[in-house]
Amino acid sequence: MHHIKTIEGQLDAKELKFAIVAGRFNDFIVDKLIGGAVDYLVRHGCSKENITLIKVPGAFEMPVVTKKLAAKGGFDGIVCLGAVIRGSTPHFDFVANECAKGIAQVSLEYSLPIGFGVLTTDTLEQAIERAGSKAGNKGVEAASAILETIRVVEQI
Ligand code: INI
Repeated sequence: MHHIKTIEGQLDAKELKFAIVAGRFNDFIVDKLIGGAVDYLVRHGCSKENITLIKVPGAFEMPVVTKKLAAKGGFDGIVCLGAVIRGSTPHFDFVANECAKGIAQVSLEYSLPIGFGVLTTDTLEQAIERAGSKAGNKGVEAASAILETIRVVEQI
């Protein structure tokens, strides 16, 4: 539009390898996010053999496992999926903040695209809305964002 050199990512997941790190806590919600993310990646050309699902107890454990995966190598991108719901969580802020901060640290330390598909909501209803009902599916969004980011980073 402005006739300037523009870098943007194509949403083509062919030949890419993904890890999905998913929390077991609130698994009724998280399973919907996993389903959305896998479906998105496969529909964009990723073969199922190139997606590895790693289950962790909860959002708080995601950073250390994500870091280990980044250090090990072999993945073009990681998608973190979870649900932290304030209504049932006195330590909501600690869990949600440490999860977000830790994942961001790993992403920067390893220059590895990592998607933050961790719902942080006040209520269970808000989480359901974002897990494949009236407010979309955060797992799909995170998978899409990470695919786009991988394709941008590889051109820089
Ligand atoms: N973990 C979550 O992923 N979501 C939550 O809503 C949650 N709540 O409610 O506490 C939660 N807690 C567990 C936490 O992630 C750790 O597994 C736990 O604190 C042990 O380290």
